[in-house]
Amino acid sequence: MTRTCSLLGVPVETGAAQRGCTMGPASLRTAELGEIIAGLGWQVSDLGDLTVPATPARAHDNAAIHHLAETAALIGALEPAAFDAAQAHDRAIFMGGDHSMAAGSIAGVCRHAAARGRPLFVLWLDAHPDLHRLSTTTSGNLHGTPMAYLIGEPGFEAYPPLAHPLAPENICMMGIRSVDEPEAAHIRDRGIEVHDMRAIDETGVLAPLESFLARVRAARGLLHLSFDVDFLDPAIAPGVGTTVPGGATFREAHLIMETLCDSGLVTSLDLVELNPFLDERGRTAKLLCDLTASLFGRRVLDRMTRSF
Ligand code: B3U
Ligand code: MN
Ligand code: MN
Repeated sequence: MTRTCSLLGVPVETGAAQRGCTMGPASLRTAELGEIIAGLGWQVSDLGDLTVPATPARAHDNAAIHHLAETAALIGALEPAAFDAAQAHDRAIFMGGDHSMAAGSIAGVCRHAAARGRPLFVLWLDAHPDLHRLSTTTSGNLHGTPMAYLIGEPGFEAYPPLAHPLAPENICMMGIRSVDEPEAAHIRDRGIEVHDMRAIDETGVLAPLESFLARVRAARGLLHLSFDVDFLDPAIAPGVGTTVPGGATFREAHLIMETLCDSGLVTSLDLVELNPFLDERGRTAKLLCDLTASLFGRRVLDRMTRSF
């Protein structure tokens, strides 16, 4: 039977310091993300772009924070949309938008997993752990907070209440190379599995990924992939506002996507932080489409039928 996939655009940039991520969904559509997935044999439904209701501004004790009301409204609108998309399709893609949207997409997918009686696991590919509480962010950029919200850290009264927190032991982070001290404390205290770039240099991407996938399979879990463009090295992915040197290579990223495809475990994904205003002739958007194609089954050679 043909498998189904939904695309939902989430054109938000209020969680980031720089403007431009609102153009992310349009750029991915221009790079023909939907057509590419359809060409791999999937039935694709583009659900259009999420609309977020306007809300009056809200202040916080932490004066660095900006766009708090907008981010809370985004989470409130995206959580049910993500739940519905995941309920109705074999795979749901959320096209960002900055990473603050993961607070809504993953919250909705968590509720979907709970409704199916399955645990949710998250593979977080990012230069950053995005584990700030509202009280600890010094940049005030709320794309640095979704993971702390999702695991039920305190102090998120300004965000919508979270019905189904994500279990910290069900998270695997890879590519991490920019961590603030309060985030490091949460990684230690909550026991989150993190493979920073030093670990990846030492072991490669395959060994930690395969052991995480074995855990997901053993628990009969659903797997959400949250892919921040800054996971990739800026030399191959310039279209992002928060470039950090020393990121994942083209080959590491494709190997991860192919391995995830083989596992058959991924049921939803975020493609976030694409900033077309900073991109070079659509290069980063096209790379994201190619990586997604690897996740959806594009192969160089069919490995089983190869003959010598
Ligand atoms: N941890 C820093 C930097 C950052 C987090 N996420 C992104 N940048 N994209 C902060 O601002 O919270
Ligand atoms: Mn991020
Ligand atoms: Mn990042």
